[in-house]
Amino acid sequence: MELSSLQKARYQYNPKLPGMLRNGIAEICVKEGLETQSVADQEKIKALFPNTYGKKEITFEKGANTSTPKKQVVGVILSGGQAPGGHNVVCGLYDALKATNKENVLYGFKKGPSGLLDDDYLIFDDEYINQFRNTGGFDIIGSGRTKLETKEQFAVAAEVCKKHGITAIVIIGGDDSNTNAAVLAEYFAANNTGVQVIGCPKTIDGDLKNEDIEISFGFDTATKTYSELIGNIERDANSAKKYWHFVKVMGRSASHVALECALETQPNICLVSEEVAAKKMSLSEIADYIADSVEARSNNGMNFGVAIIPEGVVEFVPEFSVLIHEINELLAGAKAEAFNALPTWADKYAFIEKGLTPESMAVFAILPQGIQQQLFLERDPHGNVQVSLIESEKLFSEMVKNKLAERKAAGTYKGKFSALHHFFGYEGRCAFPSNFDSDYCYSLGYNAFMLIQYGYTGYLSKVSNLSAPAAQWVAGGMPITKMMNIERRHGEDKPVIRKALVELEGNPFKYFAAHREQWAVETCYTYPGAIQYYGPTEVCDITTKTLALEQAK
Ligand code: FBP
Repeated sequence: MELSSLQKARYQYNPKLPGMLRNGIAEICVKEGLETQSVADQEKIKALFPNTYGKKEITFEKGANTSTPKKQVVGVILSGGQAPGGHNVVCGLYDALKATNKENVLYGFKKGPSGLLDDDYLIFDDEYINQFRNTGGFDIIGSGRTKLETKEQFAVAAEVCKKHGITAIVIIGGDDSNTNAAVLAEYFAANNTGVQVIGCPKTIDGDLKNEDIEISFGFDTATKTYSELIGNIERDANSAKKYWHFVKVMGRSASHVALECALETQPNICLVSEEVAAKKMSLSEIADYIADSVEARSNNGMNFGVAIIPEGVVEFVPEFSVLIHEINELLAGAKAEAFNALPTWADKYAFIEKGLTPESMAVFAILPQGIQQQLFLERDPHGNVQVSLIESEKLFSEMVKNKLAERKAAGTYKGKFSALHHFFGYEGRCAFPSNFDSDYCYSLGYNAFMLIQYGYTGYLSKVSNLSAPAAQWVAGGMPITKMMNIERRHGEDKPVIRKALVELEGNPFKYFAAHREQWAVETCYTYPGAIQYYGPTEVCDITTKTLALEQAK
């Protein structure tokens, strides 16, 4: 494999561990905290997880290691969408495992959770793993979105673990994948398999967070990558002065990515889905809100601008979210097959017309046909509409164009409106991890092994105090059931990890809200540029504005 100069240089980078994990394996002890409870639906979650519910939170400290020596054979799985830093989680896990006992073995199950079921694996050694240190991507073993949820699958997983003498599985994933990790941990415990399960919080979306998980890994690098690109577009817009750029950014339901990019780049418009829902904004009101900025800037001679659209925003428009909910129910279970078998769009349209309420049908009918069809594209294995496939940036620019035409006809707007569209998602998911993500991920993996070594199962690897220098980070573990509640998914009630949406009372949103009126009319763009790896700490090791504002530093 031909190496780039940066890749060679990044191999040399030494990720920073939390201070308490720096003194060597022999000097890491456990401090147990309080017993935990799920965030809601306590009785139901407790009944579903009798063996793993209510366990204590733990932190690691400097002190004599009291874990029972045992040969560990660990299997690791990368699950779901790629996020920068995943390779370093595997590296941290491997290094801790080998530092504890050279005889320990790390299996990597390929292509996501299905690798465990198919017994498709590789065994890591120094030579192989060293090619992936501090690099982006999940190509070290691949990833996938298979859901581990049936008793049959669990039985197969238990067999595979038994065959290889596996003592623990580490699942690196987002909210759905860590839900799977908790369910698998419960099954393994209930069936006395002796196999532990540990989760690690991954997702660029930033929606796997709560009072314990300050940030999921990958958010830092992905938002820095998108912010660089948005800053470049802003500079282009300000140079050419002839286009409005509609930039959709990934993030699924939550707007954390959009908001962080807005804090970094100060665009003219950034929609925040959670606010759209709170204010019950209609599609037409959102289009008017954007058109107001276009008109005001045009009146000041600026027929250009930049609008950031979070990818999940349409789900938060009340009329649209009812529509999506009805579509999910309409296609639940076997009904999806019947729908997909219909030969023409006209047949499908008739099926939809029969299945939707008149109110939802009215919303559906006003959408451009391209968007209508996007709503019926295949959904992911967790039953979610694949919001990344809905071209909301085009939907809104089309609606703004229509609004401006009306305003022109009424004589209130005289400007020019020419729109360009962008979707930033895949561009950022496999970027070289920032120093923050390199350090954080390595620590999560290292820490995951310490949880295994101390016999914990059904826990999430937790590293906190993240806006301080890495030496002051706090490493430990939290029972996954603590983050769970019951939600309706794919037509059924399921125990799942609660998704964290943008808090409208939180400091990041409040800061944005306090500045956006000025940004909408004036040109206040900021250009963050590329991720810096080498140079002063305050340039190279800073994390996101979101985390800094949340921790008020
Ligand atoms: P995870 O939740 O698995 O981390 O994936 C996040 C994400 O990148 C979303 O932002 C996006 O909507 C989705 O994955 C795209 O999925 P896919 O990679 O299957 O196209």
